[in-house]
Amino acid sequence: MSGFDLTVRGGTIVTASGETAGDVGVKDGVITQIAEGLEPGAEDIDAAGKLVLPGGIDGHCHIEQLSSFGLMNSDDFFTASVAAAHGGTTTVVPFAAQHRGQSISDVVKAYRALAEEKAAIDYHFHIIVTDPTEDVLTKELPPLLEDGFRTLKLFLTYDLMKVDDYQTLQVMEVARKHGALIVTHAENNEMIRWATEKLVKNGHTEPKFHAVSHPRLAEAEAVHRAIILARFIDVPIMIFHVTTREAMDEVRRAQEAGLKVYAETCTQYLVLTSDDLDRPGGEGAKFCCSPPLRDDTDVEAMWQGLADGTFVTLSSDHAPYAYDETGKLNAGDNPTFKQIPNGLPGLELRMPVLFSEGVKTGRINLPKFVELTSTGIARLYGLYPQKGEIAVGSDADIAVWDPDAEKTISDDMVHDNTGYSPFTGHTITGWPECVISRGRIIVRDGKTDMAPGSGKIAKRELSDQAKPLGRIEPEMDETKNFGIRLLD
Ligand code: DUC
Ligand code: ZN
Ligand code: ZN
Repeated sequence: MSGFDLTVRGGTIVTASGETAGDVGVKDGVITQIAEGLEPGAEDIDAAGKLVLPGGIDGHCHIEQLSSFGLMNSDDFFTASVAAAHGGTTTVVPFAAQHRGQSISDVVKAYRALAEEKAAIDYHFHIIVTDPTEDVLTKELPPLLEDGFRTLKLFLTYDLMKVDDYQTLQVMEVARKHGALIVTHAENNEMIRWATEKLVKNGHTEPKFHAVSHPRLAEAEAVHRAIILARFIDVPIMIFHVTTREAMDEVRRAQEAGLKVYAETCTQYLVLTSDDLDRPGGEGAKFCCSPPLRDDTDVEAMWQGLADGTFVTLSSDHAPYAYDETGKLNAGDNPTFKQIPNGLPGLELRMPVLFSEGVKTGRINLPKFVELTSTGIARLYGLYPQKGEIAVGSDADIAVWDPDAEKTISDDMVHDNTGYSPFTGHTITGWPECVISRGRIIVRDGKTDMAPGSGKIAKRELSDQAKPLGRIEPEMDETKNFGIRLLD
């Protein structure tokens, strides 16, 4: 008897740095040995012909989140955990979303309670700041940031969520002091507002006009501005859901200049386009998300950004709303694009779609797949090496992946609570056969063994990319062009 609780033997271990043959031994939820020829543990998984990957980390997903219009996502922490696990994801980073007037500490407490009760995989949170009052900035955020909440999300659009440039600078200053990372939804609110008003006035209200109402330049402008503001305060920034060539160019330019600018794109921007918003019978509503789906040239650009390192991760931006009166059709059967809640479900299919369309087609290699789905985001969000790695000492979060399994997506085969999938009809090659969370087998051959509340909040350290930095004031020396100077 080996003394392991669990072994995964005979597979190809893939990490962000390469592939090796080997067996993985697990004790008390942690990987304790990696070697060839391990004796079987109490539970033994035969991984011959399979890939042994770090469990996926979805660094951007909305779970049980109340929208500013009072609409609830269709998934709670349990249904979201089940869906994520079926697709190989074992850690999620959703949001604790402040709405204006709310105490951030109360908001975080409430979201933590929901996750503690229902999550069945591990998790942490980004904090959405919509109302950075003096109390929030000086009293509420500092203890939360010290307690491991290391990412603050700012919306630059949505009337009820957005912060202005001044508020952005204020929140960035707090992030700088405590070593937190700013993450942002960057679109120019006024350009969207102007375009929306014109379209609606002219009777252009079908779902396909959602894409027109979010001009590509609105994204490029806001990404540019967010980067400039972060550069001014000298803080790292993560740009969420990049969708256009122009926005990606802004990110690239900043990265080439040595700025600490990180970015992601999302599954839907790799395989869907704005043509999907024009599906007959109002079904385009199922494809309304923001930023919107773009065109084929953007799709190709997003693939390049994943391959060349512009993007540190691929996230789902899972924001599920059922196609009924509780969600997409809450304003009736024939809503204007303005009335359709934004968001697509995608937690489950993020890794399979990237594997099928990325690895199988040769657009990315296996280590890149692991980096984009797990390791890269663990590093950026301070979860590494507890999460995002197959190494001795890391949590035994593992996806045993069958690279040749093939399934065609249908609305009823996905496990979230949305009732449809935007990827229905797509044939996907490469699926997890067995998924392990801290040493527990939670999915095997399509069946789950998951209990609400078994997920835990993960530990988050300061990440290499976001360390506490000194106090600053505007630069007094006119000959310098940077604009701020350190006070200590
Ligand atoms: N965009 C979406 O499509 N869904 C959730 C929130 C967002 O910004
Ligand atoms: Zn967003
Ligand atoms: Zn989002």
